Amino acid sequence: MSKIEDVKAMVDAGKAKLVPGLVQEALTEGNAAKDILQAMVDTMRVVGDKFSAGEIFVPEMLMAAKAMSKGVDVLKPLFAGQSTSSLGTCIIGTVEGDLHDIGKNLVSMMIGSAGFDMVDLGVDVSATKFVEAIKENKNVSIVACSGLLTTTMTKMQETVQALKASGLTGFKVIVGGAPVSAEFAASIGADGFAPDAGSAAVKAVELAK
Ligand code: B1M
Repeated sequence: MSKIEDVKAMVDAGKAKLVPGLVQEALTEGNAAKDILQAMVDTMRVVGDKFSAGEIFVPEMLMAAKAMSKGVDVLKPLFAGQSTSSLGTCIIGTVEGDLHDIGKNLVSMMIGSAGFDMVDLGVDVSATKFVEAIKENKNVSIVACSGLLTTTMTKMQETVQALKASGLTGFKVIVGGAPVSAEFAASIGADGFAPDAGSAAVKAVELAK
């Protein structure tokens, strides 16, 4: 059995201490970093389904998230970009009221590896904080907003509106996250939408050029 199956099982079980070693073993076995990452992302979907079905609760979800984050730490250097020229600064954060950060961290990793200087504001980021960050940082070309909860999609809308109303120029706004669609992104005035971390990096490069 491939070590990837062990990685999936231990992320599912929330074994944060075991996952990094297993990810390393999966790499040594010859698995590609992107396949190991995809396996962990798929496992989080299973974890979410179990939560929806009432089979597990928030603590178990949190443990699985921690386990995946530890696994991602092992893969991070393998996704580091070769690019030496900067495409500017990308401000990234999860919108106000939302504490989910695994997807946002993956998006940050991929956009960073595409040649942007990353400023990560973390989670539960208000519209005001996004706007302030543009003022505080030089050469901001992209603002990336992540959101996982349907209940905080209005906050994403508020953020995009605040960014557009700020009078600040020179940057484009990308939004994404499980409940976000291209139609929703367009309806709130975002410049771009991406369904996953890889395409977020492609979109960021496209918009920054
Ligand atoms: Co929460 N949670 N959670 N959770 N959680 C979801 C999102 C949920 C779908 C689970 C479910 O019910 N099936 C559900 C949301 C339902 C909805 O609104 N539609 C949910 C809920 C309800 C909640 C709470 C309300 C539960 C409660 O308290 N009763 C609560 C809310 C807390 C809050 O934020 N205020 C809550 C809490 C938590 C934990 C803290 C326990 C934990 C998060 C820990 C952490 O992030 N550090 C957690 C987890 C782990 C999940 C699930 C299981 C996994 C999320 C994840 O990390 N996925 C999730 C179920 C699911 O997603 N199916 C769930 C892996 C990650 C790689 O994928 O984040 O989708 P994702 O990112 C993808 C894409 O979406 C995209 O690219 C990424 C990678 O390719 N993407 C972007 C993301 N951001 C992008 C930005 C872009 C472009 C693409 O451009 C800028």
